[in-house]
Amino acid sequence: MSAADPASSPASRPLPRGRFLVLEGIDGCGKTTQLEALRAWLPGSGLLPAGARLLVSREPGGTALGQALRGLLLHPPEAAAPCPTAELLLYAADRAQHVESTIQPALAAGDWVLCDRFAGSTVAYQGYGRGLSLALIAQLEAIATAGLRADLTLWLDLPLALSLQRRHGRPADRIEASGEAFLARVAAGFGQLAAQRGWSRLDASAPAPEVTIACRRLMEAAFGRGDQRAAVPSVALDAEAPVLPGAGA
Ligand code: Z5A
Repeated sequence: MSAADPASSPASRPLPRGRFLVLEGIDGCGKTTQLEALRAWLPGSGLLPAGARLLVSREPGGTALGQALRGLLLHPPEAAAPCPTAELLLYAADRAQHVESTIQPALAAGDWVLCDRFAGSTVAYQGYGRGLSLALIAQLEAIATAGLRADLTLWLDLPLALSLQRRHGRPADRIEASGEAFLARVAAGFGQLAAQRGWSRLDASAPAPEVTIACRRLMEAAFGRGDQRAAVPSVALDAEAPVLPGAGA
């Protein structure tokens, strides 16, 4: 194939597999704030190959099924609150659906996925927080993720006292209402996980713009500035319309 052959032009070449980026941390650590800042920055950052899209999602609730599960997990009707094991299985179901129907197809099409929480949250909340078997959680993680791991996990490390302060006055969901001792165990769990899994730690008590700059630097360090051409604008995943890529849709 000659260099002039249109089939070899950048536009017609298949994109390399996309990247999977995850934000983790305790309640109120600033994931939503940083997700929005990164959603605005990443498409023009020069990190995504030309033609790749950015999909922004979350757990629980990144698919239509996940949205229904999120309601049951966080705001269940009275007397319908799941017991700890049922809660664990519902998070696993949300993840299995999300990985198979949304994340893997996006990555296969060359798109990048930025996700608010992933499997680490289950280890921290259901494992360290609720005290469920870490071995069982590892088995469920393998099933739900089919072995998918994030290319980069940013851990927004926030002291417990600041988490409680940021949440002050806001109505608590069912998990948040589990109490301070529960949240302390979750926070300790995130610390252990970050060390075990090689997550990148950020000081989430710094002002939000500083945290954003730190997030960008870590992404640039991890992925370099390969292709400087701007990617197409970011696309937010909408659980009501969870159909993904094949790009351009
Ligand atoms: N969960 C689970 O148990 N197991 C699982 O496997 C998974 C999840 C996947 C999801 O709730 C719940 O599900 C979560 C864990 C559980 N439960 N809890 N609790 P969610 O996704 O709705 O909520 P969240 O993840 O806990 O997020 P959040 O409470 O909305 O917080 P956030 O997104 O991390 O923070 P934020 O909304 O960006 O910021 C919170 C406030 O702080 C807000 O007023 C900001 O303006 C402020 N903020 C943010 N950054 C800063 C800085 N840097 N300085 C000062 N103030 C800041």
